[in-house]
This record gives sequence, structure tokens and C-alpha cells, in this order.
Amino acid sequence: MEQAIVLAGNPNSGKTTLFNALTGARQHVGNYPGVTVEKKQGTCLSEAGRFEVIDLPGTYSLTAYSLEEVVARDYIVNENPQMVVNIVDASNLERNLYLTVQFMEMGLPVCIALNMMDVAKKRGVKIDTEKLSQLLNIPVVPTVARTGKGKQELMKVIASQPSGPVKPLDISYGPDIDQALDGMEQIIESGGFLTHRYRARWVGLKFFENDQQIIELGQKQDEKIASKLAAVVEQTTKHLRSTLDTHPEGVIADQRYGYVNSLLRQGIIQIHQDENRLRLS
Ligand code: BGO
Repeated sequence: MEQAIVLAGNPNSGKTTLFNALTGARQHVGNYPGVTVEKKQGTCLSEAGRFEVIDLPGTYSLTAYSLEEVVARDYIVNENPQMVVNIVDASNLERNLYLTVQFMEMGLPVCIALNMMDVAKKRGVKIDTEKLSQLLNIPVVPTVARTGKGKQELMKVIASQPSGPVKPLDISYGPDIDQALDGMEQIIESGGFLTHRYRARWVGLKFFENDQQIIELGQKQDEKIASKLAAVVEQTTKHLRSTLDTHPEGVIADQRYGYVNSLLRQGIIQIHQDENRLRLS
């Protein structure tokens, strides 16, 4: 059976280039239903088998702050692909992994195509891909999309991944938000609130991030539960303001970056001084 995978990542991470390397001429372009966002779809014939590949719009986050984010997120949730292939720019790891953790928080099957490895190398940056894979507990395959390097390995890794539920990543957002999320999770789960599509903790997180699409979907399903969740958010927001002079969205972004940085500090990146540059200086 043909399996579907999606390519997702920050703009300029090399998604389109990898899509072209994987699908060659076997591709077509259309639009996502109802919106003027381009949808590129193609077939990859690899040593590991045949795959339908969808190139999602480039995004920096998975909260519904832009049309691209809504389109990418809805597509993944509705179509349930075998794998989300997250193209990560190796020369800009911190920013790119910010999106990776959001895929993992959704509980999606995700692997990383660590792209632009040639650029990182030229800059004297060495990345321990095995360690990154171990720490994130997802596959990481180095690629150079421009030359096609790593594409066969990538498809082999995708084909070898077991299907079935994936253990989601739960980042700590500090005691106030964590405790609020615990309570919200119970309300969400017991009411079956949007849980046919999303995991409960993630729905709570989206209420904290003021994600209008999720809030409106929730209100349509159950006005009462939506109000209860909004009340928890309001109370926590007031508390965070008065005690720490901050707001939930800021805390959530800081903690996500904190999580990414804590990974990167564990010896993932080594900077090698360029010998020629040393000699010249
Ligand atoms: C231009 N290595 C290198 N060195 N470059 C890469 C790699 C890689 O592994 N992968 C992609 N690129 P997109 P999104 C360009 O277009 O696929 C390059 O947004 C240029 N164009 O060739 O478009 C790729 O789909 C003129 O570069 O990214 C492209 O994710 C001068 O990264 C850019 C220099 O790739 C973005 C670069 C006219």
C-alpha cells in the first residue's frame, strides 16, 4: 500500500528542494480546499518503497496565528500521515527545533531531515545527529537536499518506523501553567472535548496560547466546557501577571526555547575553528 508522508518545516529550511529531490517530475501543484495556499503533492519512488509526498506550507509555529499554520496543522490532523518529516536547517538549529517540539507535543509521528549539513560543515559546525536523535527520541537523518544526499537513508528510516501511537512530548511550563493544564486535561477528557481530533493536554495548551481556531471549534462543540477552560486560563493569567509580571504565551514560548537550549547544551553542537582561518589571523 502506498504510504503518505508530509514535509514540514520553517520557510527556507529546504523543503521545496527536498520535495523536488524526492519526487522529481512526478509531482503536481494545486490548492488546499477553500484557500489560496499552494499544495504540492508528488510520488517518491525510493529503494524503501513508494510514498505519496505532500509539501506543507512553511511555518514557524503550529498555533493558528497564520493561514499557513492552520493549513499545515489541519492537513496533518485530518489526513493522519504515516510520518511528519520535519526539515530542520542544521545551520539554524535552535529556531528550527522550536517547531519540532510543537509537532512532538501534538503526539505526531515525526522524524527530522537535518538539512543544509554542507552549510553547517562549511561554517565549522559539527552536529552529533545520533545524540540529537537519542535526546529527542525520534530519528534524525542528515541531508543535503540540494545534491540529494541522504534522501535514500531518509526514506529507509521512514519505512522502518513502527506504526501505532507515539509518546507525546510534555514540556514543563512551570508550576502555575502545569497545574492549570492538569486540571484542564481532566475537564477536556471527561467531556470528550475536541479529543476526537486532538490530545487533551494540547487542547489546554492552545487555550493558553489563545488559538482562535481551537477556541472556536471548542465553543461550537460545548460552550460550557469552553467557558470553564477560559476561566482557568483567566485565573492563571492574572496570577502570572501579579506574581511574575508575565503572561502565559510568553512563558510557553520561553519554556519551549528553554527545552531546545537544554538539548543543545548537551554536546549536540561542536564548533571547529577553521585551520586556514587560524593561520591567516
Ligand atoms: C536558493 N544545502 C544548501 N547549500 N542549500 C540548500 C539545501 C542544502 O542542503 N537545501 C536547500 N538549499 P527551499 P523552503 C538560492 O533558492 O527549498 C537552498 O522555503 C538562490 N535561489 O537551493 O526553497 C535552496 O521550501 C540563490 O536556495 O526552502 C534555496 O523550505 C542563491 O536553500 C534555499 C542562493 O530552499 C531555500 C540560494 C535563486
